[in-house]
Amino acid sequence: MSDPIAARVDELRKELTHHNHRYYVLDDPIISDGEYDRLMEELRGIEAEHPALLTPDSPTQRVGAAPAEGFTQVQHRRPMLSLGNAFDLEGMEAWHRRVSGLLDGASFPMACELKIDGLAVSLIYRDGKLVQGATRGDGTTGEDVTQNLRTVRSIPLELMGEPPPYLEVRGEVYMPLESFRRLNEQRAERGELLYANPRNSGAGTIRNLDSRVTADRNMQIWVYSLIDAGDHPVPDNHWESLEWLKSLGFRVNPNNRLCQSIEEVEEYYQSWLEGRHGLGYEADGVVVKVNPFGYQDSLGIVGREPRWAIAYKFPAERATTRLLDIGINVGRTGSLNPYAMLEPVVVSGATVRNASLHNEEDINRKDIRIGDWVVVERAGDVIPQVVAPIVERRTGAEKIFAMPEHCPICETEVVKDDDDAMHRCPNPSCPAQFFELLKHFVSRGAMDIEGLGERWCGILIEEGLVKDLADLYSLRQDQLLELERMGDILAAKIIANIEESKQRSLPRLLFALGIFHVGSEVAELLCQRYSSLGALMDAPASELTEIAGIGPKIAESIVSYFAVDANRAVIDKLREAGVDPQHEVVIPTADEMPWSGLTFVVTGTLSSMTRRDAEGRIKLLGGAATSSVTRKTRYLVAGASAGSKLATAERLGTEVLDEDAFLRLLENPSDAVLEPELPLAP
Ligand code: 0OW
Repeated sequence: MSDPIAARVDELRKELTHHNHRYYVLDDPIISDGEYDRLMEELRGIEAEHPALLTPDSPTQRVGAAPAEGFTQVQHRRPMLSLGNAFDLEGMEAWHRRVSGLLDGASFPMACELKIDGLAVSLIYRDGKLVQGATRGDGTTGEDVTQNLRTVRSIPLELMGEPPPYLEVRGEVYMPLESFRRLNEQRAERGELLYANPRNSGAGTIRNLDSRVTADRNMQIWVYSLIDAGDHPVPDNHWESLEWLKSLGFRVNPNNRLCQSIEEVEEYYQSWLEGRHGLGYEADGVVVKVNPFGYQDSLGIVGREPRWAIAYKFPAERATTRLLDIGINVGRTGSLNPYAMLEPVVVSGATVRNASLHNEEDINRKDIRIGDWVVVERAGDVIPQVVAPIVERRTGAEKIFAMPEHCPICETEVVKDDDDAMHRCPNPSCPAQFFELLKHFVSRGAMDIEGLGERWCGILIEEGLVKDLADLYSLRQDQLLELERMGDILAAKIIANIEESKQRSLPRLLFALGIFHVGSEVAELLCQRYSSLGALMDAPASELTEIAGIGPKIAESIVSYFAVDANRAVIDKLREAGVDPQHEVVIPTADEMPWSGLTFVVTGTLSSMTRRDAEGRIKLLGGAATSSVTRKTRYLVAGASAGSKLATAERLGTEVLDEDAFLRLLENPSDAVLEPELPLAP
């Protein structure tokens, strides 16, 4: 390829990296999303034509790669420390006295930072490029999650300014509350158990073996420690070291404050005890650090905790109140979601009237009854949870809860899939479902039709302008202008954005249809095999389950969705309206499927992944995963407490792999051979 092309690639990379920094690190973009996307598309196009130009730190590589086989371990050069806690001013003053004493009465400024409730990570850069990202693990040994951290848009792949040859920084990776809410919404619709809080969902996301999942969940980072810059000169205190890291392109929390006294620390703490609910992410306290590095060195570390830092925690927010009743929300795929209707109670500054109850199983497991006094917890900003009933305060008048037998909205008889914890209204034209479905269809992760928020969706349905999803594409501007409070500009924008949404990719459209169990991840998996709606809607379940990660439950849900005439009619209308994205299906070559022709059985409990994940990985490599050992079985993967299958394998002479051997084979798939090594002649 000619130099001008390489020069253009360089120019695009620098420009995209700059805009990425402005948008994700400074939260202050200077070009529109559309312009950014256009630049990205141009770079993607050139890289596709000139693969030799593609490098792992290109801005186009933020979308994640195929699932890793497992995480390799990394040894931290310097242990990743934990923090001692103080729960009140008294505890803080005790810490301050101790530190002053150790410093012979010297006074010292303290850097105060919001304590982000996420996952601590270490980032290592060589010559300004990210070369390793790792979790804290036990403080000494962590997991290499570099691929996943590359998809966190606010982690620079390449540093700005004059970076040192070697640099290690640490920070907290977290899931913003909005992303957490959206993720739980999707899981609720798919009948999956919900994440209890953003920390768990964030940890699960960063430690997910499939970095495409990580890329999808808008994870963020705040960097909070300079660890090692080799012999490059660095500031002599923590506060200025963070300023320096900011100049290199790292995202540092603007709410940090340098305090000169413990009184000022208390004022900072109090201000965020109230103000943190507007942050958009969870903070469970304030981290207070002695600022001068010289003092930090002389104070040193006790066990795993530095003497020079402490976490001044916010109180966990709990309250007790009466559970007046249990209401039912009907979700977009018909799932009936129970919620607690409470006697209003103030929990850390906010009045709580409702709390989530997940599902009937959860209610019964916690033995929560209508009329109970209950403990309600509000962790951060997320939906308050009912923690437990206060049994001692029972009068005997409390009522056991049971799911209604008919949908509260359309009276259709409710169904409960046996293996699902969820009850569902099976009526696809249930009004509750269509309103939820329309909101979902136009939402950001789906068809992303800007201007059509919840309110306008409700009005379009009420006015009879939109009776099914396809009606959106026959809306006219003059119809919108008749709606109350609809202005010319917004009407034009909505019509234009509806038109523009026809360009959305097939995975996005599939996700937007709101098929039960088909979230954005499953939609991506389906597009590995199907190039259009037309190709997918007639696929039999047996074909669908051949895709790694698509089990019989998901396949059944897809087949039954397309079996409903009303759904097929909507899809035909969508396609006629020009909503019919074609997707280029890349058939993996044989050497990408090194295990084609090999049959595995997985039994027992694996410690590094679930059995289903193991089977998914086997399928991704072209292998078959069956449930019983036969002469056809090439390998039995035997986790802990493997049962009768191990005996059968020994009887049949099937090669048995323990978990480590299986992980090694996943690392070097081509080591798997079609025929077992014949035992050496005696
Ligand atoms: N979670 C945080 C945070 C922070 C380190 C430095 C030495 C010991 C703690 O926002 N802002 N600053 C530090 O400083 N640690 C933090 O989180 C810790 C890391 C491991 C456990 C906590 O998550």
